[in-house]
Amino acid sequence: MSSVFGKARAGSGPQSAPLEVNLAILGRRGAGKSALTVKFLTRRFISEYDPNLEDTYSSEETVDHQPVHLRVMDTADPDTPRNCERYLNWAHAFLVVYSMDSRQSFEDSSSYLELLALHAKETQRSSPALLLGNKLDMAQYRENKEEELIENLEVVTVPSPSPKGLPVKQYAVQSQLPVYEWPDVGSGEYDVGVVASFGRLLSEALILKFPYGMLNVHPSCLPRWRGPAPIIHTVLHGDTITGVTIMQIRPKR
Ligand SMILES: Nc1nc2c(ncn2[C@@H]2O[C@H](COP(=O)(O)OP(=O)(O)OP(=O)(O)O)[C@@H](O)[C@H]2O)c(=O)[nH]1
Ligand SMILES: [Mg+2]
Repeated sequence: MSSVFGKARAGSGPQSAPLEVNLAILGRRGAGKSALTVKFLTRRFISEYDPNLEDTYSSEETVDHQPVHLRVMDTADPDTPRNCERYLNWAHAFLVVYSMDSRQSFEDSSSYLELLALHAKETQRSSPALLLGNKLDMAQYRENKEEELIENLEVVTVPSPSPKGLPVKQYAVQSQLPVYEWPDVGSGEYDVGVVASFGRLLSEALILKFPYGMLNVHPSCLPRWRGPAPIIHTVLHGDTITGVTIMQIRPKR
C-alpha cells in the first residue's frame, strides 16, 4: 500500500495507527462507479442502491500486513467534471472508470485524466491514477476496437553490438514501428512513456514531455531484486513467488 499510495498520510496517533488513504472514483454517468464501490466494500454485487447519490464510504483494510483506513468517494458528476476541488485536494489516489460497452464513457474518461494531469502540473504533486474498464461481462458489446486505443506507437532502443540490434528493436522493425536509437528519441508528441530495462538516466525534460507520465516496468516485486538483473536473481535464489512492478518515474531533483 505504501508504494501504491505513495502520498498517503499516516494517522496522527502512535506508530501502529492505520494509514489513511482517500480514494476518489471518477467517470461518466452509468460507468458503474457506485456498483464498484458497493461491490468492493461489501464483496458482492448489489443492484439495489441509490445510484446517483454521491457519498463517501469508510472501510478498514489490511494491505501488505498494514492496517489501512480507506475512504472511498463515489462521485456523481452530471456529465463532465464539475466542482472538482471536492476531490482533487482530498484524494491520495484516483480510479477513473469507464464502461466497456460504451465508447462515450471511454472517451469521457480522458477529460478526467487530463484534469488530473493538469492538477498534478499546477500543484507539482502527482497522485496515482488508474484507468479501469468496468462491466467485463459486457465486453462482447465493446465499442472500442483494441487497435483504435493506441494511435501512435514508437520505439527507442539503446545501441547494441549486434547489427540486428536488441530483440525489442527486431520486434519493432518486424512490426513496422518507427525505431530510434538512444539518445535520439524522435520528435513526436506522446501521451505516455513506458520504459523497460533501459539502463539510462532519463532527463527531467524528457520525463516531463509525457503529460500522462512515464512508467517503468520492472520484473520483480520491488524492492526485492532492484537493479539490472532481477530475473537472474529471482531464479538463482529459487524464489517461488515473484511479480512485475509498474511504477511511475519522477524526475531526479
Ligand atoms: N452488466 C453489468 N452492469 C453493471 C456492472 N456494474 C454496474 N452495472 C450497471 O450499470 C448501471 C450503472 O451503474 P452505477 O454503478 O449506478 O454507475 P455510476 O457510475 O455510479 O453512475 P452515476 O452515479 O450516475 O454517475 C446500473 O444499472 C448497474 O447495475 C457490471 O459490471 N456489469
Ligand atoms: Mg453512482
